[in-house]
Amino acid sequence: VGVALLAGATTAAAPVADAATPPLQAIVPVPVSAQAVTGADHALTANTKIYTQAGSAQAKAVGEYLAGIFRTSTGFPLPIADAPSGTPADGISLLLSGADTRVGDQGYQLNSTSASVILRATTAQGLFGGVQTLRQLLPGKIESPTVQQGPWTIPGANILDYPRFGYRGAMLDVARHFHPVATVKRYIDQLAQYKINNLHLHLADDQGWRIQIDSWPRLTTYGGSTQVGGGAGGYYTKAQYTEIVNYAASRFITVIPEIDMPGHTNAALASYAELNCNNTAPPLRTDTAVGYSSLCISKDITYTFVNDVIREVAALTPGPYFHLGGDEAQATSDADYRTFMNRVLPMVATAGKQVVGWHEIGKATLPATATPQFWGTTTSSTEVSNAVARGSKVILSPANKAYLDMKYNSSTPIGLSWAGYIEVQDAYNWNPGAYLSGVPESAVRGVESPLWTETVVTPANIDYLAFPRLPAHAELGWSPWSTHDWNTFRVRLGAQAPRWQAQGLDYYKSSQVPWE
Ligand code: TNX
Repeated sequence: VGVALLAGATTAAAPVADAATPPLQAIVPVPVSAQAVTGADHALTANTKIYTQAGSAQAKAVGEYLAGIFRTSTGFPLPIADAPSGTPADGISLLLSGADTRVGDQGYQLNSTSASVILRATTAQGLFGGVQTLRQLLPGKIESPTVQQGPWTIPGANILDYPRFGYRGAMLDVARHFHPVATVKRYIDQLAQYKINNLHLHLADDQGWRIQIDSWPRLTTYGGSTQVGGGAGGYYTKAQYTEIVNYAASRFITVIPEIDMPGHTNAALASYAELNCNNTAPPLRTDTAVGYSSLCISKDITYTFVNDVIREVAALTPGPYFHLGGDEAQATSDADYRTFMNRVLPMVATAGKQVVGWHEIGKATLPATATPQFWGTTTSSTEVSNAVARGSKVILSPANKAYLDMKYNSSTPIGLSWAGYIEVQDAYNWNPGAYLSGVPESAVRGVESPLWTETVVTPANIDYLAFPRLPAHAELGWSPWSTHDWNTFRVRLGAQAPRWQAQGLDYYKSSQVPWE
Protein backbone atom coordinates (compact mmCIF):
# COMPACT_ATOMS: atom_id res chain seq x y z
CA VAL A 1 0.00 0.00 0.00
CA GLY A 2 2.87 2.37 0.78
CA VAL A 3 4.28 2.06 -2.73
CA ALA A 4 0.83 2.32 -4.25
CA LEU A 5 0.15 5.52 -2.34
CA LEU A 6 3.28 7.06 -3.80
CA ALA A 7 2.27 5.86 -7.25
CA GLY A 8 -1.15 7.38 -6.68
CA ALA A 9 0.36 10.85 -6.60
CA THR A 10 1.10 10.50 -10.30
CA THR A 11 -2.33 8.92 -10.93
CA ALA A 12 -0.77 5.63 -12.04
CA ALA A 13 -3.23 2.75 -12.03
CA ALA A 14 -2.97 0.55 -8.99
CA PRO A 15 -3.16 -3.22 -8.89
CA VAL A 16 -6.64 -4.52 -8.14
CA ALA A 17 -5.48 -5.83 -4.77
CA ASP A 18 -4.59 -2.35 -3.59
CA ALA A 19 -8.08 -1.32 -2.63
CA ALA A 20 -6.86 1.71 -0.69
CA THR A 21 -4.95 3.33 -3.54
CA PRO A 22 -5.90 6.80 -4.70
CA PRO A 23 -7.18 8.21 -6.93
CA LEU A 24 -9.77 5.50 -7.59
CA GLN A 25 -10.38 5.26 -3.87
CA ALA A 26 -10.73 9.03 -3.48
CA ILE A 27 -14.32 9.26 -4.75
CA VAL A 28 -17.04 10.87 -2.60
CA PRO A 29 -19.62 9.44 -2.26
CA VAL A 30 -17.83 6.10 -2.45
CA PRO A 31 -19.22 3.95 -5.29
CA VAL A 32 -20.99 0.64 -4.73
CA SER A 33 -18.01 -1.03 -6.37
CA ALA A 34 -14.85 0.27 -8.01
CA GLN A 35 -12.00 -1.88 -9.29
CA ALA A 36 -8.75 -0.59 -10.68
CA VAL A 37 -7.59 -2.02 -14.00
CA THR A 38 -3.82 -2.30 -14.05
CA GLY A 39 -1.92 -0.64 -16.85
CA ALA A 40 -5.05 0.79 -18.46
CA ASP A 41 -4.78 4.51 -17.78
CA HIS A 42 -6.59 6.75 -20.23
CA ALA A 43 -5.02 10.03 -21.28
CA LEU A 44 -7.20 13.00 -22.22
CA THR A 45 -5.54 14.83 -25.10
CA ALA A 46 -6.18 17.63 -27.56
CA ASN A 47 -7.68 14.94 -29.82
CA THR A 48 -10.17 13.50 -27.32
CA LYS A 49 -13.80 13.54 -28.43
CA ILE A 50 -16.95 13.17 -26.37
CA TYR A 51 -19.56 10.86 -27.91
CA THR A 52 -23.14 10.96 -26.67
CA GLN A 53 -26.05 8.60 -27.28
CA ALA A 54 -27.37 9.33 -30.77
CA GLY A 55 -30.87 10.78 -30.72
CA SER A 56 -30.82 11.81 -27.04
CA ALA A 57 -30.81 15.58 -26.52
CA GLN A 58 -30.53 14.93 -22.78
CA ALA A 59 -27.42 12.79 -23.12
CA LYS A 60 -25.95 15.45 -25.38
CA ALA A 61 -26.68 18.11 -22.75
CA VAL A 62 -24.79 16.03 -20.16
CA GLY A 63 -21.91 15.78 -22.66
CA GLU A 64 -21.93 19.57 -23.08
CA TYR A 65 -21.87 20.01 -19.30
CA LEU A 66 -18.89 17.67 -19.00
CA ALA A 67 -17.10 19.33 -21.92
CA GLY A 68 -17.68 22.74 -20.37
CA ILE A 69 -15.81 21.74 -17.22
CA PHE A 70 -12.98 19.85 -18.94
CA ARG A 71 -12.42 22.40 -21.74
CA THR A 72 -11.95 25.22 -19.24
CA SER A 73 -9.07 23.59 -17.38
CA THR A 74 -7.45 21.46 -20.12
CA GLY A 75 -7.76 23.95 -22.97
CA PHE A 76 -8.65 20.99 -25.23
CA PRO A 77 -11.48 21.45 -27.78
CA LEU A 78 -13.30 18.23 -26.72
CA PRO A 79 -15.86 18.28 -29.53
CA ILE A 80 -19.15 16.44 -29.07
CA ALA A 81 -20.44 13.95 -31.60
CA ASP A 82 -23.14 11.30 -31.83
CA ALA A 83 -21.89 7.95 -30.57
CA PRO A 84 -21.58 5.47 -33.43
CA SER A 85 -23.67 2.32 -33.13
CA GLY A 86 -21.77 -0.84 -32.32
CA THR A 87 -18.38 -0.76 -30.63
CA PRO A 88 -17.86 2.49 -28.69
CA ALA A 89 -15.29 4.81 -30.22
CA ASP A 90 -12.07 6.07 -28.66
CA GLY A 91 -12.55 8.96 -26.26
CA ILE A 92 -15.35 9.46 -23.75
CA SER A 93 -18.77 7.93 -24.49
CA LEU A 94 -22.02 8.69 -22.66
CA LEU A 95 -24.42 5.90 -23.59
CA LEU A 96 -28.01 5.09 -22.71
CA SER A 97 -27.68 1.43 -23.60
CA GLY A 98 -26.05 -1.67 -22.26
CA ALA A 99 -25.89 -0.66 -18.60
CA ASP A 100 -26.00 -3.30 -15.87
CA THR A 101 -29.65 -3.39 -14.70
CA ARG A 102 -28.52 -2.74 -11.13
CA VAL A 103 -27.82 0.91 -12.01
CA GLY A 104 -31.57 1.62 -11.86
CA ASP A 105 -32.72 5.10 -12.84
CA GLN A 106 -30.01 7.10 -11.04
CA GLY A 107 -26.92 4.91 -11.22
CA TYR A 108 -24.26 4.35 -13.87
CA GLN A 109 -21.44 2.13 -14.97
CA LEU A 110 -18.01 3.52 -15.81
CA ASN A 111 -15.40 1.49 -17.65
CA SER A 112 -12.13 3.17 -18.47
CA THR A 113 -9.23 1.66 -20.37
CA SER A 114 -6.38 3.14 -22.33
CA ALA A 115 -8.62 3.00 -25.43
CA SER A 116 -11.82 4.58 -24.12
CA VAL A 117 -13.88 5.84 -21.22
CA ILE A 118 -17.43 4.55 -21.37
CA LEU A 119 -20.26 5.70 -19.15
CA ARG A 120 -23.52 3.75 -19.38
CA ALA A 121 -26.83 4.44 -17.68
CA THR A 122 -30.53 4.00 -18.30
CA THR A 123 -31.24 7.74 -17.92
CA ALA A 124 -29.47 11.03 -18.53
CA GLN A 125 -29.62 11.54 -14.75
CA GLY A 126 -27.56 8.38 -14.37
CA LEU A 127 -25.02 9.64 -16.90
CA PHE A 128 -24.85 12.92 -15.00
CA GLY A 129 -24.00 11.03 -11.81
CA GLY A 130 -21.30 9.15 -13.68
CA VAL A 131 -19.87 12.44 -14.93
CA GLN A 132 -19.48 13.56 -11.30
CA THR A 133 -17.43 10.45 -10.63
CA LEU A 134 -15.38 10.99 -13.77
CA ARG A 135 -14.45 14.51 -12.58
CA GLN A 136 -13.06 12.97 -9.41
CA LEU A 137 -10.92 10.52 -11.38
CA LEU A 138 -8.86 13.45 -12.68
CA PRO A 139 -6.52 15.65 -10.67
CA GLY A 140 -8.21 18.43 -8.68
CA LYS A 141 -6.96 21.09 -11.07
CA ILE A 142 -9.49 19.76 -13.63
CA GLU A 143 -11.85 22.09 -11.70
CA SER A 144 -9.73 25.14 -12.36
CA PRO A 145 -11.31 28.20 -14.05
CA THR A 146 -8.12 28.68 -16.12
CA VAL A 147 -6.09 26.42 -18.39
CA GLN A 148 -3.69 24.18 -16.47
CA GLN A 149 -0.83 21.92 -17.47
CA GLY A 150 -1.64 18.19 -17.78
CA PRO A 151 -1.09 15.29 -17.87
CA TRP A 152 -4.80 14.48 -17.64
CA THR A 153 -4.91 10.80 -16.82
CA ILE A 154 -8.01 8.80 -15.94
CA PRO A 155 -7.12 5.56 -14.15
CA GLY A 156 -8.21 2.28 -15.67
CA ALA A 157 -11.33 1.30 -13.74
CA ASN A 158 -14.56 -0.67 -13.66
CA ILE A 159 -17.15 1.11 -11.54
CA LEU A 160 -20.75 0.12 -10.84
CA ASP A 161 -22.70 2.63 -8.80
CA TYR A 162 -26.23 3.51 -7.71
CA PRO A 163 -27.78 5.23 -4.68
CA ARG A 164 -28.90 3.78 -1.36
CA PHE A 165 -31.71 6.38 -1.12
CA GLY A 166 -33.48 7.99 -4.06
CA TYR A 167 -33.69 11.36 -2.30
CA ARG A 168 -30.58 13.27 -1.35
CA GLY A 169 -31.31 16.86 -0.43
CA ALA A 170 -29.97 20.16 0.75
CA MET A 171 -32.01 23.05 2.13
CA LEU A 172 -31.05 26.68 1.83
CA ASP A 173 -32.84 29.29 3.98
CA VAL A 174 -33.17 32.35 1.73
CA ALA A 175 -35.54 34.03 4.20
CA ARG A 176 -33.33 34.88 7.20
CA HIS A 177 -30.71 36.27 4.85
CA PHE A 178 -31.66 36.63 1.22
CA HIS A 179 -29.33 34.85 -1.21
CA PRO A 180 -29.42 36.10 -4.79
CA VAL A 181 -29.85 33.89 -7.86
CA ALA A 182 -26.09 33.70 -8.55
CA THR A 183 -25.40 32.38 -5.05
CA VAL A 184 -28.09 29.72 -5.38
CA LYS A 185 -26.71 28.62 -8.76
CA ARG A 186 -23.24 28.35 -7.26
CA TYR A 187 -24.62 26.16 -4.48
CA ILE A 188 -26.50 24.03 -7.03
CA ASP A 189 -23.22 23.34 -8.82
CA GLN A 190 -21.60 22.34 -5.54
CA LEU A 191 -24.48 20.02 -4.64
CA ALA A 192 -24.45 18.33 -8.03
CA GLN A 193 -20.82 17.32 -7.57
CA TYR A 194 -21.80 15.12 -4.66
CA LYS A 195 -24.88 13.62 -6.36
CA ILE A 196 -27.41 15.62 -4.32
CA ASN A 197 -30.63 15.64 -6.34
CA ASN A 198 -33.02 17.89 -4.40
CA LEU A 199 -32.73 21.55 -3.38
CA HIS A 200 -35.27 22.64 -0.79
CA LEU A 201 -35.62 26.43 -0.68
CA HIS A 202 -37.01 27.92 2.53
CA LEU A 203 -38.77 30.85 0.83
CA ALA A 204 -40.64 32.57 3.66
CA ASP A 205 -40.14 33.11 7.35
CA ASP A 206 -40.69 35.73 10.04
CA GLN A 207 -37.93 37.96 8.69
CA GLY A 208 -38.77 37.92 5.00
CA TRP A 209 -40.91 36.71 2.10
CA ARG A 210 -38.75 35.86 -0.92
CA ILE A 211 -41.00 34.73 -3.79
CA GLN A 212 -43.26 36.94 -5.89
CA ILE A 213 -46.97 36.17 -5.45
CA ASP A 214 -49.08 38.12 -7.96
CA SER A 215 -52.30 37.99 -5.94
CA TRP A 216 -50.61 39.28 -2.76
CA PRO A 217 -47.91 41.69 -4.02
CA ARG A 218 -47.04 43.30 -0.68
CA LEU A 219 -45.58 39.97 0.50
CA THR A 220 -42.44 40.81 -1.43
CA THR A 221 -42.50 44.60 -1.89
CA TYR A 222 -42.93 45.08 1.87
CA GLY A 223 -42.50 41.63 3.45
CA GLY A 224 -39.31 41.00 1.47
CA SER A 225 -37.76 44.38 2.17
CA THR A 226 -35.55 43.42 5.08
CA GLN A 227 -33.73 40.47 6.70
CA VAL A 228 -31.98 39.37 9.88
CA GLY A 229 -29.88 42.24 11.15
CA GLY A 230 -31.91 44.87 9.28
CA GLY A 231 -30.27 44.69 5.83
CA ALA A 232 -32.14 45.23 2.60
CA GLY A 233 -33.46 41.69 2.06
CA GLY A 234 -34.76 40.92 -1.41
CA TYR A 235 -36.90 38.44 -3.29
CA TYR A 236 -37.08 36.39 -6.47
CA THR A 237 -39.40 37.49 -9.24
CA LYS A 238 -41.22 34.59 -10.83
CA ALA A 239 -38.81 34.78 -13.77
CA GLN A 240 -35.80 34.62 -11.44
CA TYR A 241 -37.27 31.71 -9.51
CA THR A 242 -37.89 29.88 -12.77
CA GLU A 243 -34.28 30.57 -13.72
CA ILE A 244 -33.20 28.79 -10.52
CA VAL A 245 -35.59 25.88 -11.14
CA ASN A 246 -34.32 25.46 -14.70
CA TYR A 247 -30.68 25.72 -13.71
CA ALA A 248 -31.24 23.07 -11.04
CA ALA A 249 -33.02 20.85 -13.57
CA SER A 250 -30.00 21.09 -15.88
CA ARG A 251 -28.05 19.53 -12.98
CA PHE A 252 -30.78 16.92 -12.34
CA ILE A 253 -31.74 18.68 -9.12
CA THR A 254 -35.41 19.11 -8.21
CA VAL A 255 -36.34 22.34 -6.42
CA ILE A 256 -38.74 21.93 -3.49
CA PRO A 257 -40.35 25.22 -2.49
CA GLU A 258 -41.18 25.73 1.18
CA ILE A 259 -43.69 28.25 2.42
CA ASP A 260 -43.60 27.82 6.19
CA MET A 261 -47.02 27.96 7.95
CA PRO A 262 -48.93 28.55 10.20
CA GLY A 263 -45.94 29.78 12.28
CA HIS A 264 -42.85 31.55 10.93
CA THR A 265 -45.22 33.93 9.15
CA ASN A 266 -44.44 37.37 10.54
CA ALA A 267 -43.39 38.73 7.13
CA ALA A 268 -46.84 37.88 5.72
CA LEU A 269 -48.68 39.11 8.82
CA ALA A 270 -46.75 42.40 8.64
CA SER A 271 -47.63 42.80 4.96
CA TYR A 272 -51.41 42.27 5.29
CA ALA A 273 -53.29 43.40 8.40
CA GLU A 274 -56.30 41.26 7.47
CA LEU A 275 -54.30 38.06 8.00
CA ASN A 276 -54.08 38.88 11.73
CA CYS A 277 -56.86 37.88 14.15
CA ASN A 278 -56.79 41.44 15.56
CA ASN A 279 -56.66 43.05 12.09
CA THR A 280 -53.44 44.82 13.05
CA ALA A 281 -50.23 44.30 11.14
CA PRO A 282 -47.22 43.73 13.40
CA PRO A 283 -43.91 45.42 12.53
CA LEU A 284 -41.38 43.70 10.29
CA ARG A 285 -38.88 41.68 12.35
CA THR A 286 -35.15 41.41 11.87
CA ASP A 287 -34.25 39.51 15.06
CA THR A 288 -33.86 35.73 15.26
CA ALA A 289 -36.60 34.77 17.73
CA VAL A 290 -38.83 31.82 16.74
CA GLY A 291 -42.28 30.58 17.71
CA TYR A 292 -44.16 33.86 18.14
CA SER A 293 -46.15 34.23 14.88
CA SER A 294 -49.24 32.44 13.58
CA LEU A 295 -51.66 32.89 10.74
CA CYS A 296 -55.21 33.46 12.05
CA ILE A 297 -56.70 29.95 12.07
CA SER A 298 -60.33 31.09 12.44
CA LYS A 299 -60.46 33.52 9.52
CA ASP A 300 -61.58 32.46 6.05
CA ILE A 301 -59.22 34.94 4.40
CA THR A 302 -56.33 32.92 5.82
CA TYR A 303 -57.32 30.00 3.59
CA THR A 304 -57.88 32.23 0.55
CA PHE A 305 -54.36 33.53 1.11
CA VAL A 306 -52.79 30.10 1.62
CA ASN A 307 -54.60 28.66 -1.38
CA ASP A 308 -53.46 31.54 -3.61
CA VAL A 309 -49.85 31.10 -2.48
CA ILE A 310 -49.87 27.32 -2.94
CA ARG A 311 -51.46 27.64 -6.38
CA GLU A 312 -48.99 30.28 -7.61
CA VAL A 313 -45.88 28.56 -6.22
CA ALA A 314 -47.00 25.11 -7.40
CA ALA A 315 -47.42 26.57 -10.89
CA LEU A 316 -43.70 27.46 -10.84
CA THR A 317 -42.77 23.96 -9.65
CA PRO A 318 -42.19 21.09 -12.08
CA GLY A 319 -41.15 18.77 -9.23
CA PRO A 320 -43.61 16.63 -7.26
CA TYR A 321 -43.25 18.24 -3.82
CA PHE A 322 -44.54 21.29 -1.96
CA HIS A 323 -43.13 21.90 1.54
CA LEU A 324 -45.62 23.37 4.02
CA GLY A 325 -43.16 23.97 6.86
CA GLY A 326 -45.30 23.49 9.95
CA ASP A 327 -42.43 23.70 12.45
CA GLU A 328 -42.29 25.50 15.79
CA ALA A 329 -45.93 26.59 15.72
CA GLN A 330 -45.75 27.56 19.37
CA ALA A 331 -48.17 30.45 18.87
CA THR A 332 -50.82 28.03 17.51
CA SER A 333 -52.65 25.55 19.77
CA ASP A 334 -52.47 21.87 18.79
CA ALA A 335 -56.20 21.87 18.02
CA ASP A 336 -55.83 24.96 15.82
CA TYR A 337 -52.77 23.40 14.15
CA ARG A 338 -54.80 20.34 13.18
CA THR A 339 -57.73 22.48 12.00
CA PHE A 340 -55.35 24.48 9.85
CA MET A 341 -53.56 21.48 8.33
CA ASN A 342 -56.85 19.66 7.68
CA ARG A 343 -57.89 22.57 5.48
CA VAL A 344 -54.51 23.17 3.85
CA LEU A 345 -53.33 19.61 3.09
CA PRO A 346 -56.01 19.13 0.39
CA MET A 347 -55.01 22.42 -1.25
CA VAL A 348 -51.57 20.99 -1.97
CA ALA A 349 -53.16 17.90 -3.54
CA THR A 350 -55.45 20.11 -5.64
CA ALA A 351 -52.38 21.99 -6.84
CA GLY A 352 -51.01 18.62 -8.01
CA LYS A 353 -48.25 18.31 -5.42
CA GLN A 354 -47.33 16.00 -2.56
CA VAL A 355 -46.81 17.48 0.89
CA VAL A 356 -43.51 17.64 2.70
CA GLY A 357 -43.47 19.21 6.17
CA TRP A 358 -41.20 19.47 9.20
CA HIS A 359 -42.02 16.49 11.39
CA GLU A 360 -44.54 18.36 13.59
CA ILE A 361 -46.86 18.09 10.59
CA GLY A 362 -47.40 14.50 11.77
CA LYS A 363 -49.67 15.99 14.48
CA ALA A 364 -52.24 16.20 11.67
CA THR A 365 -53.66 13.16 9.90
CA LEU A 366 -51.47 12.92 6.83
CA PRO A 367 -52.11 11.17 3.53
CA ALA A 368 -49.59 8.38 2.83
CA THR A 369 -48.10 10.56 0.08
CA ALA A 370 -47.00 13.15 2.67
CA THR A 371 -43.37 13.19 3.81
CA PRO A 372 -42.45 14.29 7.32
CA GLN A 373 -38.94 15.73 7.59
CA PHE A 374 -37.42 14.86 10.96
CA TRP A 375 -35.31 17.64 12.48
CA GLY A 376 -35.25 16.62 16.15
CA THR A 377 -32.27 15.77 18.34
CA THR A 378 -33.69 12.53 19.75
CA THR A 379 -33.99 9.16 18.01
CA SER A 380 -37.72 8.72 18.31
CA SER A 381 -40.66 10.82 17.21
CA THR A 382 -44.32 9.91 17.64
CA GLU A 383 -45.27 12.32 14.84
CA VAL A 384 -42.92 10.48 12.48
CA SER A 385 -43.72 6.92 13.55
CA ASN A 386 -47.46 7.65 13.33
CA ALA A 387 -47.02 8.95 9.80
CA VAL A 388 -44.90 5.93 8.88
CA ALA A 389 -47.59 3.62 10.28
CA ARG A 390 -50.01 5.28 7.82
CA GLY A 391 -47.64 4.66 4.93
CA SER A 392 -45.51 7.81 4.78
CA LYS A 393 -41.83 7.87 3.95
CA VAL A 394 -39.50 10.14 5.89
CA ILE A 395 -36.69 12.59 5.15
CA LEU A 396 -34.02 12.59 7.85
CA SER A 397 -32.40 15.85 8.95
CA PRO A 398 -31.58 15.26 12.62
CA ALA A 399 -30.45 18.67 13.87
CA ASN A 400 -27.48 17.32 15.86
CA LYS A 401 -26.11 15.48 12.80
CA ALA A 402 -27.45 17.09 9.64
CA TYR A 403 -27.81 20.81 10.43
CA LEU A 404 -25.18 22.67 8.45
CA ASP A 405 -25.80 25.84 10.48
CA MET A 406 -24.46 24.28 13.70
CA LYS A 407 -20.92 25.32 14.62
CA TYR A 408 -18.14 22.75 14.26
CA ASN A 409 -16.78 23.66 17.69
CA SER A 410 -16.77 26.56 20.14
CA SER A 411 -14.42 28.64 18.01
CA THR A 412 -16.39 28.43 14.75
CA PRO A 413 -16.94 32.11 13.82
CA ILE A 414 -20.46 31.71 12.39
CA GLY A 415 -23.33 29.33 13.03
CA LEU A 416 -25.53 28.40 15.97
CA SER A 417 -25.11 25.72 18.63
CA TRP A 418 -28.56 24.95 20.06
CA ALA A 419 -28.34 21.35 18.75
CA GLY A 420 -24.69 21.03 19.77
CA TYR A 421 -21.43 21.28 17.87
CA ILE A 422 -21.15 19.08 14.79
CA GLU A 423 -17.63 18.14 13.76
CA VAL A 424 -17.11 16.29 10.48
CA GLN A 425 -17.04 12.89 12.16
CA ASP A 426 -20.32 13.64 13.96
CA ALA A 427 -21.90 14.63 10.65
CA TYR A 428 -20.76 11.32 9.14
CA ASN A 429 -21.27 8.82 11.95
CA TRP A 430 -24.95 7.93 11.91
CA ASN A 431 -27.02 5.48 9.93
CA PRO A 432 -30.09 6.99 8.27
CA GLY A 433 -31.51 3.52 7.67
CA ALA A 434 -31.61 2.71 11.39
CA TYR A 435 -31.75 6.10 13.06
CA LEU A 436 -35.30 6.62 14.25
CA SER A 437 -37.15 3.99 16.23
CA GLY A 438 -40.14 2.69 14.29
CA VAL A 439 -38.64 3.91 11.00
CA PRO A 440 -37.04 1.06 9.04
CA GLU A 441 -34.80 1.77 6.07
CA SER A 442 -37.69 0.98 3.73
CA ALA A 443 -39.58 3.98 5.21
CA VAL A 444 -36.71 6.41 4.62
CA ARG A 445 -36.98 8.49 1.46
CA GLY A 446 -33.57 9.98 2.09
CA VAL A 447 -31.29 12.43 3.84
CA GLU A 448 -31.30 16.24 3.72
CA SER A 449 -28.82 18.82 5.02
CA PRO A 450 -30.55 22.06 6.06
CA LEU A 451 -28.63 25.33 6.09
CA TRP A 452 -30.46 27.95 8.13
CA THR A 453 -29.03 31.39 7.54
CA GLU A 454 -29.47 33.51 10.65
CA THR A 455 -25.65 33.89 10.66
CA VAL A 456 -24.97 33.11 7.01
CA VAL A 457 -24.59 36.14 4.75
CA THR A 458 -22.06 35.50 1.96
CA PRO A 459 -21.28 32.65 -0.44
CA ALA A 460 -18.07 32.11 1.56
CA ASN A 461 -20.20 31.64 4.69
CA ILE A 462 -22.22 28.96 2.87
CA ASP A 463 -19.04 27.21 1.71
CA TYR A 464 -17.58 27.20 5.19
CA LEU A 465 -20.55 25.57 6.89
CA ALA A 466 -21.49 23.19 4.07
CA PHE A 467 -17.98 21.93 3.34
CA PRO A 468 -16.93 19.39 4.34
CA ARG A 469 -20.12 18.28 6.13
CA LEU A 470 -22.36 18.29 3.07
CA PRO A 471 -20.24 15.64 1.28
CA ALA A 472 -20.43 13.54 4.47
CA HIS A 473 -24.23 13.64 4.33
CA ALA A 474 -24.15 13.05 0.57
CA GLU A 475 -22.24 9.83 1.18
CA LEU A 476 -24.76 8.75 3.84
CA GLY A 477 -27.52 9.24 1.28
CA TRP A 478 -25.77 7.58 -1.65
CA SER A 479 -23.32 4.88 -0.58
CA PRO A 480 -24.23 1.44 0.77
CA TRP A 481 -23.99 1.17 4.55
CA SER A 482 -21.50 -1.68 4.11
CA THR A 483 -18.97 0.88 2.82
CA HIS A 484 -19.41 3.21 5.79
CA ASP A 485 -16.04 3.76 7.43
CA TRP A 486 -14.78 6.97 8.99
CA ASN A 487 -11.11 6.12 8.52
CA THR A 488 -11.37 5.67 4.78
CA PHE A 489 -13.93 8.43 4.41
CA ARG A 490 -11.68 11.05 6.00
CA VAL A 491 -8.93 10.20 3.53
CA ARG A 492 -11.31 10.42 0.58
CA LEU A 493 -12.65 13.70 1.94
CA GLY A 494 -9.14 15.08 2.31
CA ALA A 495 -8.54 14.26 -1.35
CA GLN A 496 -11.33 16.70 -2.30
CA ALA A 497 -9.33 19.71 -1.10
CA PRO A 498 -7.42 20.39 -4.36
CA ARG A 499 -10.78 20.41 -6.19
CA TRP A 500 -12.27 22.88 -3.76
CA GLN A 501 -9.19 25.08 -3.96
CA ALA A 502 -9.42 25.07 -7.77
CA GLN A 503 -13.10 26.02 -7.50
CA GLY A 504 -12.49 28.81 -5.00
CA LEU A 505 -14.60 26.97 -2.44
CA ASP A 506 -13.84 28.21 1.06
CA TYR A 507 -14.10 25.03 3.16
CA TYR A 508 -13.51 24.46 6.88
CA LYS A 509 -10.12 22.81 7.36
CA SER A 510 -11.14 20.41 10.10
CA SER A 511 -8.22 18.87 11.98
CA GLN A 512 -10.08 15.54 11.77
CA VAL A 513 -9.35 15.32 8.04
CA PRO A 514 -5.94 14.65 6.39
CA TRP A 515 -6.21 17.40 3.77
CA GLU A 516 -4.21 17.00 0.58
C1 TNX B 1 -35.01 25.64 14.12
S1 TNX B 1 -35.43 23.44 12.43
C2 TNX B 1 -35.84 26.04 13.07
C3 TNX B 1 -35.45 27.20 12.26
C4 TNX B 1 -34.17 27.83 12.73
C5 TNX B 1 -33.20 26.75 13.08
C6 TNX B 1 -31.85 27.27 13.44
C7 TNX B 1 -36.73 24.09 12.15
C8 TNX B 1 -37.65 23.26 11.42
N1 TNX B 1 -36.91 25.32 12.62
O1 TNX B 1 -36.50 28.14 12.25
O2 TNX B 1 -33.68 28.62 11.69
O3 TNX B 1 -33.71 26.02 14.16
O4 TNX B 1 -30.96 26.21 13.61
